[in-house]
Amino acid sequence: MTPTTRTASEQSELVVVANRLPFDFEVLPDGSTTAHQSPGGLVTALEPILSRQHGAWIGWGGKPDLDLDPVTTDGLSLEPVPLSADEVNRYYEGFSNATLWPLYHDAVAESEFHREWWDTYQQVNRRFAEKAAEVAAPHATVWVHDYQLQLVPQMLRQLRPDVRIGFFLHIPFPPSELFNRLPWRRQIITGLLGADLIGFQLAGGARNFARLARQLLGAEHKGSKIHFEGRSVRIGAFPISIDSAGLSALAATPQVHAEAAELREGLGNPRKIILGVDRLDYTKGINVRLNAFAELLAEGDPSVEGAVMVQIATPSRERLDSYIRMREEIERQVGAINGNYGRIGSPAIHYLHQSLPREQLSAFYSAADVMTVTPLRDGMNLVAKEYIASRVDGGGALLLSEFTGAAKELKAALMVNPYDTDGVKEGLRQALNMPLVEARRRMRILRRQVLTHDVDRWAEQFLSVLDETRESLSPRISHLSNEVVASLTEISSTSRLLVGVDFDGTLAPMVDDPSAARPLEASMEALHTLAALPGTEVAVISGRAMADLPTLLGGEVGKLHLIGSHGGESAGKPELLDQAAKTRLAELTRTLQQIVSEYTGVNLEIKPAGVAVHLRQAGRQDAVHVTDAIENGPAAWRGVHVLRGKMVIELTVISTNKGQALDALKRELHASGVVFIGDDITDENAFAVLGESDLGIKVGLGETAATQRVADPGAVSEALGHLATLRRNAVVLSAGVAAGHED
Ligand code: GDG
Repeated sequence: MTPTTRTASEQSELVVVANRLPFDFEVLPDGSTTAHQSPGGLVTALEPILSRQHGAWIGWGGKPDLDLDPVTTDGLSLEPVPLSADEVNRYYEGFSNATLWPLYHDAVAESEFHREWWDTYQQVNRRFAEKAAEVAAPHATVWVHDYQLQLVPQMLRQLRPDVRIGFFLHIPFPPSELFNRLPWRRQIITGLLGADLIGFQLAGGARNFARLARQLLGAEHKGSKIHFEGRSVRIGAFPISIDSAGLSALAATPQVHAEAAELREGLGNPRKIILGVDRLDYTKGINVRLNAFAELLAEGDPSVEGAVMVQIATPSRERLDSYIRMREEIERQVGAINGNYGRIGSPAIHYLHQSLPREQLSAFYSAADVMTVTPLRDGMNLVAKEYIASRVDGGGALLLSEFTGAAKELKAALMVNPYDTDGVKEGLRQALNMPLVEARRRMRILRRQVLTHDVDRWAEQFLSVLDETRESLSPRISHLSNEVVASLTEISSTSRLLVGVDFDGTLAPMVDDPSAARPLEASMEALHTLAALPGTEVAVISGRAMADLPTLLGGEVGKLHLIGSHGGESAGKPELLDQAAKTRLAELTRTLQQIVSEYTGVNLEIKPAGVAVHLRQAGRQDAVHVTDAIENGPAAWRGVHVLRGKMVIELTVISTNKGQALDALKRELHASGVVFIGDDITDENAFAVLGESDLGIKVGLGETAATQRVADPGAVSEALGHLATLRRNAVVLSAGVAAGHED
């Protein structure tokens, strides 16, 4: 998949990637489909930003085998990713919801580990990444969401190194004691580290992640940054919120007001209404509050006298065994409580296994005297915040589990430990008996928090930190053209890669004094990184004398192949010159010394197989005279070969050139793909031997046989840095694939 299959106007500057599209699709009797927006906090928050930026939302339509075309509504493109029934089964219900979901929620249910689920998870993540690579405009921002898509950042970076990638995890990130159970733990952490910014609900999640990145991958961690594979990744806590103003406004409408009154009436005007609103999920601790309520009823506690409980349990993940079992258990519990404590026409618990319209939900929030939010573990819990936003009258009490993300912000709630039944009972009793003044004082504090920390602020903060990462961490990316990036991406996955680079003007910026030339540090770092990777060889191919190269390269040669004298010299090569060549070289040196002796600023560099005449520091007129004298003199001698560079003429007594040297090395190393980068005219020999599966990158202006071009040595270090990242990802991926096949 190349990033250029769409025109610029069909691509987006801001792309959201989430498991689900924010729309529900319905297939009509005539076979056509219609879409209804499914109102969620995320889409409400992101819609204005997405519309402004000609945004796109990539996600699954929610039904298997649904093949939908992209649709644009209000400036937002919806980009469906189809999933087959089998994929829904393995990627979504299996790996996402039966492996990751319980593991990330304190293992409150047993996780199942199946290799075929993992295979499909990778496959589907790749499909999402490919779609994002196709939809994102050059240098776009891509925001990936949640546990279903943790491999997308890395996969997308490989396809599109130019885009800025943010990832936000909506659920908790577990401590290493739990996470390490995952057989694919390294791949998941590596997948996430493909992002520029990884956001968690709480600082604890970010800490857990950093510790694992260090333990599993040896990544360095300092403050809010993780250094991994030559890149810096920001991590941080971004507690999500709701459309506080919108929900307050809804609750304040006369319709909701009237509906709340009707609800109370319909419930028999009870003394107190206790409410629970959750997806029917074992993490939400629905049984915890049912138990507490049942025990208080059993004890005849005066606080529950005349109280009713309403539990709205929205259907969720209904095909998974653990959810089927839990539903049965909760419905049995509700039945038992009603059997024991209800009366005809007035049950103790009203239980709805339904999804209600927003307005009705708002009416329930407005009517409830006590809101019970008792999850065993929850990333944030929006219901708690929605209840607070809906209490425009300043009344109501919130009972909140300390194991929700929301507990960190909503400190004025009545906090309970859901594992402590007596504590929950006590909390419920307190909430039911709370004096009005105390309840209002707490609600005032809670409302201030929720109204000033809404979902807009959350999205803005995340996106602005993501923006900063581009400026501070990867300014280099923007200097490379999309074509160079695409070519590097393509060649990075070749099976045996040979990277050849010239030294002067490529690794090292040009300087007047050749002995003072030094390579850019970032380029050398990238070369060493590349050379350390399996199936990857790196050669510095220079016109310089081989003996000088180690010093010029900073002393550390490591695994680099060094080729000097334009291919004339390399390690293990037998004697460079025969007797006749040695005699010719001596004569050539003498003659050139005579020619240049009359000029200042012309320097000779004596090499093992030739002499380079450097004209860079000479006056223009002098340079022309020296060039003429050489061209009409030794350049025309038999057995002397001329290499004309930028302000340098080199005469050699052997006929090798960089092209021959590169070709020989390619054959010797069985390379399946070659990248060669060079700036000089002498590098054209190397570009000339490249084949279709190779890549030539010319540095600077001038005619060339190379297919790509970068501006200067600075851009070379960017290109090499990218190549190192891409190659590492390719190697890791292919190792992963190989390991997967062994299973
Ligand atoms: C995950 C994390 C994190 C529920 N019933 C109805 C209905 N809902 C809406 C609520 C609320 C949403 O569903 C549930 O959000 P939660 O935050 O409570 O929980 P999860 O679904 O588990 O969400 C969680 C969240 O992501 C965001 O990052 O807070 O920790 O697990 O908005 O109002 N909405 C309507 N009818 C219903 O019957 N209309």
